[in-house]
Amino acid sequence: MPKVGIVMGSDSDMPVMAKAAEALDAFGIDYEMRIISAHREPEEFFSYAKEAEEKGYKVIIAGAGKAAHLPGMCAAIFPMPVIGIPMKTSDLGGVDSLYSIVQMPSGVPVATVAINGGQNAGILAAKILATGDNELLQKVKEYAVKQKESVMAKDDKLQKEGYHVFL
Ligand code: RP5
Repeated sequence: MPKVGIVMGSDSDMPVMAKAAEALDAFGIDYEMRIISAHREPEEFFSYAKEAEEKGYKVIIAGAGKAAHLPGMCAAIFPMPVIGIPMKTSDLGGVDSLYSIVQMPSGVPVATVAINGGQNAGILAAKILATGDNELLQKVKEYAVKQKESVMAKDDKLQKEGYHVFL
């Protein structure tokens, strides 16, 4: 049973949404990925959001660009956490998406990550699920340790070989 729903407004969002999926894969978390536009197919969207709880989702990661209503509308219907990913856009650079997603009215929160922040959305979903899953919590902790070691190794290389090796 998928624990996370990943939904995007268009296939053009896929490169960013794939980063969320990759993060969930790294933690061994099951998810279902869908392309559903709240604007272009509202009936399909409402069915998706209404059925999400009974499908077993505990978190929805929703990505959208421009007038990005998909995450907020998921949060209006789905009773558990929704993480919104604002897409970078060609005309307004993604600030349009960011403002659309982050400026939710009081009472209907969406946890918004950075513009194109697919990876962080996946990690945040893992952390939310880890609050009730000790095995997953261990994996989240191990991930942080590996990340720290990776930065330390880069600094080590810098100290030994100089900045030229990074250019
Ligand atoms: C939104 O409109 C999608 O999430 C996408 O980011 C944006 C543009 O969609 P396309 O015109 O590329 O299909 O609904």
